[in-house]
Amino acid sequence: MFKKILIANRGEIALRIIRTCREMGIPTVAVYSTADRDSLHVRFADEAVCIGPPSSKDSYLNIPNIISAAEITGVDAIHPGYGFLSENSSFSQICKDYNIKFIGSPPDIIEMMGDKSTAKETVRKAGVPTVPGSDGLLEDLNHAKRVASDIGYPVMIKATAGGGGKGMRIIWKAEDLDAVWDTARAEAMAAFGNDGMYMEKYIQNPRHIEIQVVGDQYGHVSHLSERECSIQRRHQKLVEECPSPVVTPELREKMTQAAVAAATSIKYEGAGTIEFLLDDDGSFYFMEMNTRIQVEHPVTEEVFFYDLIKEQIKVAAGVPVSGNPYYPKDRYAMEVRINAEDPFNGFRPSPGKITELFTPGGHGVRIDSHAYAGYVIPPYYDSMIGKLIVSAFSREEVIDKMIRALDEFIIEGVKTTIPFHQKLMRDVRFRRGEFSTRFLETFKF
Ligand code: MV4
Repeated sequence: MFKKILIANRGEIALRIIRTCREMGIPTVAVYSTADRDSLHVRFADEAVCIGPPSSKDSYLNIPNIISAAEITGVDAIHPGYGFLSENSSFSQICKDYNIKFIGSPPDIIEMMGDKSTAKETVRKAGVPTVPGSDGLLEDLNHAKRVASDIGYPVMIKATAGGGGKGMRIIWKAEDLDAVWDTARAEAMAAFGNDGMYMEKYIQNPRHIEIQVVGDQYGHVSHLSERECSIQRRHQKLVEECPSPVVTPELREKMTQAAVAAATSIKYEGAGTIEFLLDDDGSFYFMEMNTRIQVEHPVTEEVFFYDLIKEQIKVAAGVPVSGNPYYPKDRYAMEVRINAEDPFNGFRPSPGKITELFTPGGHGVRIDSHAYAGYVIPPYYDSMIGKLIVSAFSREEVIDKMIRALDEFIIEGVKTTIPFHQKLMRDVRFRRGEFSTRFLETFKF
């Protein structure tokens, strides 16, 4: 097992990783920017090293400073959490060069999955369903038009270096393609330094369903079923649940087997997520693969009673995965993201001092948060201040418990997404599980 782990992250996920390391008896090193001096991850880690000024690019994205901190403290592994350097292939490579285990994916896997068109072709060859579209990249506008008329409008063009919705366009008819082709490519070039585009049939009202997988160093991949993540606003998830209210046992079997086939075909090691679009007619298609632990991992943990961070550390240390964890029937979990944002004003960030804080508790209630009364939310990073995760024996019970927990929450000093969740949990269509990724476009708040 590792002798000491550096956590190259901040906020709730840094704390989440430190907690598991503590339980495993592994000493930890926190890194922090000058804006995070008073953060709990700094206090709860065994050692802490300042890695730079507030700006992410000078601190949490500063590879030389993080590697220096790792060398000075003598760690043998780095956990990158999510965001920041978690899917940075150079960082993964540099860790390898320094003989430090990167608790994430090897550089070649990050690179392959980071190029969305290559990722799609790779999993398609493993027998995973993909959305009909171009074979690889589009050569030029004429090629794009030919593919579009073959598959039929509406279509979507996507930046191969994109993901998470960046560099994407919907095209309803041939004329519109002329109008967006150049601007979409220019946007992709400016954002990613890569203007490669591919095309797909546009799926009009999909659900976002993702499968959690864990692979070991011996080619074995296990899965932990699905998470339903359709409740999103501008590609930011706000609510996640396990299981999905629309996934039947038969569909679950097909989707989990497809995800395991995809991950096995690339000898995937570590925790990962295969994202699918689920169409109204029950067809599902590979969207992308995330080669990191995800924000919403706790809903899976609560349903399976399984510590995904512990599993990440174990497989990174060479422990084999032991088959698919037992799927508990009649267990249900839901997570809502508590962001320091004003839902009454377009979810505008609301950084500042949390003057008062009371967090809900009781049966089936879990809070993953780095917030405390007196904590000042810095304006430099994402606005998530915590996650409220509730579990029970049915979706109805979970929603009722979620309402109870949200109603107990007291956060003063900053605006939060709590009122949004209070309204959503009482919405009839949400309660019936009737929603797609477009639900929030029409949800009146
Ligand atoms: C799509 C799609 C419809 N059809 N692809 C958005 C993020 C990126 N990972 C892929 N995305 C989509 N790809 C086809 N062929 C609709 C989306 C999409 C979406 C997907 C999941 C969750 C929320 C979404 C919101 C808008 C669009």
